[in-house]
Amino acid sequence: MTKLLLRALAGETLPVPPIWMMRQAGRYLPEYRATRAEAGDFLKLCYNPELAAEVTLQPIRRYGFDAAILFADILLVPQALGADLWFVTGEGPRLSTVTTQADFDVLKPASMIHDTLGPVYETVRILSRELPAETTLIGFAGAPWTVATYMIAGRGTPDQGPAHALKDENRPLFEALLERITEATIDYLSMQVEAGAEVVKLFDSWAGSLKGEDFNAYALEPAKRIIAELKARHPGLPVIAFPREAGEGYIGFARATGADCVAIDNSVSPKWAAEHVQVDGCVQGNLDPKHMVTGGEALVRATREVVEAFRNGPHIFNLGHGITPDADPENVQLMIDTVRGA
Ligand code: 1CP
Repeated sequence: MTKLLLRALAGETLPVPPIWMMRQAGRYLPEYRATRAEAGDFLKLCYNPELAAEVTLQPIRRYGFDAAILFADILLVPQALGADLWFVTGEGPRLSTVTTQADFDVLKPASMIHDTLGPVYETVRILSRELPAETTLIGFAGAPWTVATYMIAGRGTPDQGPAHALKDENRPLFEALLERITEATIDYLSMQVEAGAEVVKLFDSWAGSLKGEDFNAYALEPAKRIIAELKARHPGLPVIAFPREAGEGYIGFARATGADCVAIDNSVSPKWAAEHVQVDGCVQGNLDPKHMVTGGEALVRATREVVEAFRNGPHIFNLGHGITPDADPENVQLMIDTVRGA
């Protein structure tokens, strides 16, 4: 096994960590903006296999990252389950909402998602042919709770209030929705693996708003089930889990869910994560994405601090969250040069 990312995921401590970046194909890159304009809009880009593969490859060509992440979005799964989905420029995603039994009853069964998601699998097939031999291909999906927060509210919400309200007021309906998303996620990720994804990542961007028993029931348990089912279907498949802002919930998360790697956000220090999370295996993270905007000496210092903290165990260098559209592409190069010691 030669690919650096796969070696780190297998638990190897490497002299220089493999690097990739959340949202590495994105609006901070002029070549991404050009291809997105050519596609027409964001969703058309997601469903156009040639162009989606092209934007996935752009950051690999420019920077030589150790991994490419499939270009798609976590909200394609709700759409494949029958929700309406559109993007409002400058604001973000909008979906038809699921708040009543009647809304739930019109959703499609998980087995029907492939009718919509076929082009995504085609993107994966193109990428597995075209990526350089040393680059690992990562597939992904949103975790059930995070996807449910968008389906219930019909948009991104700062506190996931509508999803918490449904959970507290109609728990059977909330749990039925989570169950449907869980089944769809297993089938979706499994098809990505069959098409050529070598690793999958589960994004639970809003895990931090689940507390106590809710965190166990709706973040940890679904991840455990998805990972167990994927590993049963695809023995040896490495999985990265990202229970963002889980705080203390990060402790033991890999052990409890069977994830091979836990991705860490910026609410915890690299030193804390090395002590409490890396003890169980590979960690991914966690440079603050603000440094991609501000650059300079502070970027170099913070990058070295992350590398140093995780030096004595398996580590994948990444940001703590996605790079933002106002980032400077030159700062990304400075980060990579600093990690690789140039
Ligand atoms: O205008 C544009 O071009 C759209 C911006 C954009 C992009 C580039 C969106 C809309 N999604 C994506 C791609 C995307 N989304 C990827 C592709 C690969 C890569 O990382 O390079 C991935 C992995 C995602 C995952 C995603 N989408 C998450 C989980 C990770 C995270 O950022 O926390 C979430 C929450 C979404 C929903 C979403 N899609 C897009 C936006 C702006 C949002 C957030 C909406 C909100 O909460 O307000």
